[in-house]
Amino acid sequence: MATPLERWVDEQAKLTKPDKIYWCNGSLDEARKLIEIGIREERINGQPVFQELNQKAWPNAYLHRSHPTDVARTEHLTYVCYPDRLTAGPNNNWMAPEEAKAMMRKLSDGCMTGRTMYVLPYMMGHPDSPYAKACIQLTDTSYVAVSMRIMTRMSKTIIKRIGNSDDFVRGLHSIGDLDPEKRFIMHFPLENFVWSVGSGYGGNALLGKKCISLRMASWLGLQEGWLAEHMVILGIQSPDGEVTYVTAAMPSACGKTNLAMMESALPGYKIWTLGDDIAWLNVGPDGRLWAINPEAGFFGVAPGTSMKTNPNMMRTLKKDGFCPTIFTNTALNGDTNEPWWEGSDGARPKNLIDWQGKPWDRASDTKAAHPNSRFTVSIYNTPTLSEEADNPKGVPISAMIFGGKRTKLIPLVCESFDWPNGVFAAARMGSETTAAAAHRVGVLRRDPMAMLPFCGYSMGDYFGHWLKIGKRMTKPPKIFSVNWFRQDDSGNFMWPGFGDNIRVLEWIIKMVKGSAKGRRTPIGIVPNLEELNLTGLNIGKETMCKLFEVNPEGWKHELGEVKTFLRQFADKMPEEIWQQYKDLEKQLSEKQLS
Ligand code: GTP
Ligand code: SPV
Ligand code: MN
Repeated sequence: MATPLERWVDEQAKLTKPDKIYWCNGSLDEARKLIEIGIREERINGQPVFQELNQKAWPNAYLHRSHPTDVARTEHLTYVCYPDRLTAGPNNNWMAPEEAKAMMRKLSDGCMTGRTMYVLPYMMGHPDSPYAKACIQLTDTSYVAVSMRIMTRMSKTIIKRIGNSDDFVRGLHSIGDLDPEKRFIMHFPLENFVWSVGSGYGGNALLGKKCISLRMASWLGLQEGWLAEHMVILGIQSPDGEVTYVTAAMPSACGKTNLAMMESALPGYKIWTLGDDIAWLNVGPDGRLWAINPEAGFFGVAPGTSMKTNPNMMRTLKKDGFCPTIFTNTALNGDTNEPWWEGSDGARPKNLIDWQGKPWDRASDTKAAHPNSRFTVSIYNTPTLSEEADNPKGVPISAMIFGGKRTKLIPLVCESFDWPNGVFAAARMGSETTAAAAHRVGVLRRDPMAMLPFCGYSMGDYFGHWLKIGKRMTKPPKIFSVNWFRQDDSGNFMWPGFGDNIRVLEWIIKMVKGSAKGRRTPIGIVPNLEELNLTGLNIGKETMCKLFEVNPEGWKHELGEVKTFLRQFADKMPEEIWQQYKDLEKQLSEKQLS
């Protein structure tokens, strides 16, 4: 008798009609074989899937060029499908499940003909973790198969673990014909099923990442009482040796990976990495919040990564850790066969090939690497990997940080008064858009908890869920907002950022431990300047004061936008959030009068 898994794979094969079906076992040997197939046999758009890079300088590294119209997540083609539109909320595109399936069946009929269907068995989370989820993804490209091998814990043992049960998260993926008109990423949370056609890129195609670990998992978390968040997890070791665990939520391409493996500018501090993109958070029996990283690799932004900004990532990328490393849509040094991107170390090579494989034209003002070019690399290559990274229970979180790209208004750091006040701060977050998704870059949009593109149900219910989780904790994490991206009138960053962000983290730890007090403002508690260690920094007092200024006029305008945004969630908006809103409005007008 076939198992539910075998039957499901069989049904999908009948629809998609691959030439071959190959069940992956997750071994490194197999990953290398898949790379060979991608170099020698498989073609996407007539091009080889992988190209070998200079193995001496970049061990196990390969270059992949995606289709030029397929270079970022496509939020407008991403849907959640519940019977009822209200469940999806205004933050999601919605389609009725039966309508979505009928459309997807049409697009998928025979889509794997001439190709191999890879069956990928993997876990999101450590297999021993009570919070981990068993998943199966079907895909028709070696790029996705190898990427999933790097990003997740893939093993044939998961097939055994699933056994005769039908409790596994299903993902069906095909690159289709890469026609943007026939590209859809469909989520069926009630059926544990994600169906993606027409894209081979990142969050559209590596279904364990945003689709399963955020959209599907956030819905599951709502049912089961936990949180799936777009957050890094890190341990901050103080000079006395104690490690404090924190999470940080920031929108795409706003600094999570850099923060997760930061090299401290203050002596005596050390950052330990647990995750750079996603955290699953559960209330423990001790009343604290515990975090695990469901992933096992990084899919990080290449441009701007260098020995100066993120030396630990450079070491991660250069380590011979046996697992393949993939560069997607970076440029290439035509003389040395090394990957290259804007903001990397060293001068621009003379013979530079752009991300589309054409000689880069010095006279043009185009970027040689795509702004959303990325690397896929194993977390186990990281020199700063925390000892607790594989702890099935996760780590207890003392502080949660929320940050966005805000060139104006938002202070460098600010602590919320309590959990509900912090939920409101996170709910009103805004950020200027980046190249991680296909839309105009640099436009301010509301992005609550950095989850706007990833919350799999109405954010009104999501805010309510956050408030409820707060009530279940006896020792909730403290909540902080940060902004590394404030600019002066000439457009220069006012704060050096990167390794110097440890100065902000140090203040956060002091607030957690009660050894700093800060100063109360209507929006929260900001540091007294003498509580910040600024030794060795060349920043004037005036700039520092500006970084903590609360401008009532600017905030009034901000609140107006927040109100318009939150009103969309209508009846689903918790009254407690509106109460927070009114309190802040009142305090700001009192400040203005004083
Ligand atoms: P996703 O993988 O898309 O979720 O992005 P991420 O949040 O992990 O962003 P990442 O750390 O890759 O940073 C994106 C961009 O922000 C890079 O170009 C960085 O160089 C830049 N960046 C990161 N941290 C800082 C900082 O502290 N200050 C400034 N000015 N830029 C930063
Ligand atoms: C993001 O956009 O937040 C990413 C990249 O981490 S992707 O996998 O494409 O979602
Ligand atoms: Mn991300």
